[in-house]
Amino acid sequence: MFKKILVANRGEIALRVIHACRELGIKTVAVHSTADADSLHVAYADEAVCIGPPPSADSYLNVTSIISAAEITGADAVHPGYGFLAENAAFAEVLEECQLEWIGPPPDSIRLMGDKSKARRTAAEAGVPVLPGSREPLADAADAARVAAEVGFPVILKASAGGGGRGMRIVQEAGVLASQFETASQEALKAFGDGSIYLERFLMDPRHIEFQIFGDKYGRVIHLGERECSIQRRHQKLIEEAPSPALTEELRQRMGEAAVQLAAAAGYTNAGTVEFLLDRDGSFYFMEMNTRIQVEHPVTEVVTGTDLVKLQIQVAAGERLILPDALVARGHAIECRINAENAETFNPSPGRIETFHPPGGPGIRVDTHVYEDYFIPPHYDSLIAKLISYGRDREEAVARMERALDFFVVDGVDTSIPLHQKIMRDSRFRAGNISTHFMERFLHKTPTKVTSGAGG
Ligand code: MV4
Repeated sequence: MFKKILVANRGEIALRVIHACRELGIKTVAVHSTADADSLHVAYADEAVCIGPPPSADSYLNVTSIISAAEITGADAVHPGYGFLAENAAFAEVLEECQLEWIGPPPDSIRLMGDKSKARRTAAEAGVPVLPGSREPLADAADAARVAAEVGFPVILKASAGGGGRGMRIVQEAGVLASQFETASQEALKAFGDGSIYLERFLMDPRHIEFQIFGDKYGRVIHLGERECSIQRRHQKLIEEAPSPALTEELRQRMGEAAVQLAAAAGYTNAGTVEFLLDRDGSFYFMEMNTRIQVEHPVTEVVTGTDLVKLQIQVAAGERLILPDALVARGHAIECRINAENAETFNPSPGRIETFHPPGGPGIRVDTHVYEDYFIPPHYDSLIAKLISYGRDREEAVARMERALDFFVVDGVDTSIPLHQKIMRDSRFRAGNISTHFMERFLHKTPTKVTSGAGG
């Protein structure tokens, strides 16, 4: 087993990794920017190294500084958390060249899944359902027109180098396809240095359902069930839950098997997530694979009784998975992402936290790095806490979430707590009747202002 792990991240996930290391008896090294000198991950790690100024590009993305920090402190492995360098295949390779173990999937799997068009082809070849569309990146606008005519409108153009909703375009009819293809390609080239675009039939109102998978270094791949992540805004997830209210046991089995098949075909090890779109008629299609531990991993931990971060470390150290092929959820868990942001405009709200009283009690978990008097720096994402509730069933998990949101006091900055309180009261949410368009509908029907002069 590793003796010392460098945590190449900040915020709640850095703390989460430190927790797992402590339980495994592994020493930790925190790295931090000058803006994070007062952070809990710095205070709670056994050692800390400052790796640069506040901008991520100069600190948390600074490969040379991070490797130097690992060498100076004698760390033997690096955990990347999520974001920053977590899906950077070149970083994983450099670590291995420096005799540092990478706590993540093989660089080739990261590269394969990072190319969304190749990932789609790999899925199709592994027998995993994909939406009708292009097998290869589109050659030109005429190629786009030919494929679109085959699959039928509406279609969606996606950047091979994109993902997570970046570089997507929905096209309703043939007349605008060529111009949309050209702009999508130019934008992708500018944003990712790669203009290649692929095309799929567009599903109008799907659910986003993802499977947690895990592979060890001996070719064994298992799944730990699904998460329903349909409640998102601008491709930022707001609420995740496990299990999905939409899946039958039969569908869960088929989707789980598909996820495992894809991971096995990719030579995958460590933690990963296979994302699917689930149509109203019960058909499911591969969307993307994320080659990291995800923000929403706690809902899976809670319903499967596992510690996924510990498992990442154990598997990276060469231990065999001793879990069953497919874990079944017990009870129900919901996660609300609490962001420091304005509840109406969604603008970030950095600044000093004046009061901080996180909730506790039965069925509540709070993953957070903030504390009273903590200053939220403006340089990073606005997640300040993950509030996770669990219960015997969805109803109990919702009731506990409502109670926990009511008793979560944060003063000094705006937070998304009021938004989550409103969603918990929504009748469609309570019925489990959600899709990727839930938030659009929800925000439109929720009046933020009473029109003056309307007179009741
Ligand atoms: C789709 C889709 C419907 N049909 N692909 C969004 C994030 C990225 N992972 C891919 N995404 C989608 N891909 C096909 N063929 C719907 C989404 C999607 C979405 C699209 C528009 C607006 C909000 C969305 C939220 C989740 C998923």
